[in-house]
Amino acid sequence: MKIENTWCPGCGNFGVLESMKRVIKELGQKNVVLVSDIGCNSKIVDYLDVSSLNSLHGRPIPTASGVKMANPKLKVIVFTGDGGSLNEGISHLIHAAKKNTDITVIMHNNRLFALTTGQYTAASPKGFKSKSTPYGSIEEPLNPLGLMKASKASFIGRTYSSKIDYTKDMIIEAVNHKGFSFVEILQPCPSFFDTFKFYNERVYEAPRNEKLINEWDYINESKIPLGVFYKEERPTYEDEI
Ligand SMILES: Cc1ncc(C[n+]2csc(CCOP(=O)(O)OP(=O)(O)O)c2C)c(N)n1
Ligand code: SF4
Repeated sequence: MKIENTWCPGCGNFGVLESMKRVIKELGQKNVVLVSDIGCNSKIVDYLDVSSLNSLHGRPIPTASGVKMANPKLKVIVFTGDGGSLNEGISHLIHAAKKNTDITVIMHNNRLFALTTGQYTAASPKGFKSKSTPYGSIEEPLNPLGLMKASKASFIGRTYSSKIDYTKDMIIEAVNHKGFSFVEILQPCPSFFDTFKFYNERVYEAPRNEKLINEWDYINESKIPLGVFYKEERPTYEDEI
């Protein structure tokens, strides 16, 4: 079925879509199930010719965990936003990482609630002006990768939506990892927070090094490393069951 694409022109999500088309081509359509949150990011599952289900806002992780438990042979990939996973669904994210549930969570980080027209999230920078923070956010943002390390995620990576093949390779590595994998995709939202220039000037591909999780604190304007920063093998939740 052909579904009309309703993303804004120039949205960073188009880059993620292109990477995902290549991921599915490599992994094989029949082996993959996508589970989406609610948000601009989540529309991606409608634009890919593969089995998927749409969950509630902040709830795709427990939904995906159920899919994986019912059929452990499937590669289960969650699409979520920084709002869905660091605000509404943060407890699910932490517990799935702790359990080492064998799913992949892809968090499109545009640093705001985009679908509802740009309110601030736990990932928004301090001072960020939005409809919900007209005088600027008074909170400092979370570092999602640091949160994932503290929550015992066994695979932690960061990529950028404009790096199509680099993102494709990281998603494949994450999906093939046995255990909970978390991939943050820096995803500019040109309609409400255009970060293309900011990222283009700062991102660089880095070697694996756990310390890089904290190199960029989401506050300062330092260089921003991309890469798989942490990977470990340990029994998954499904193994233990
Ligand atoms: C429990 C709940 N809270 C709030 C909403 C309203 N809502 C729908 S989409 C959305 C924004 C989604 O933002 P994010 O998860 O960051 O994804 P993005 O649109 O930025 O990709 C919100 C707040 C909802 N549907 N359910
Ligand atoms: S609102 Fe932002 S994230 Fe949503 S489609 Fe438009 S540019 Fe993309």
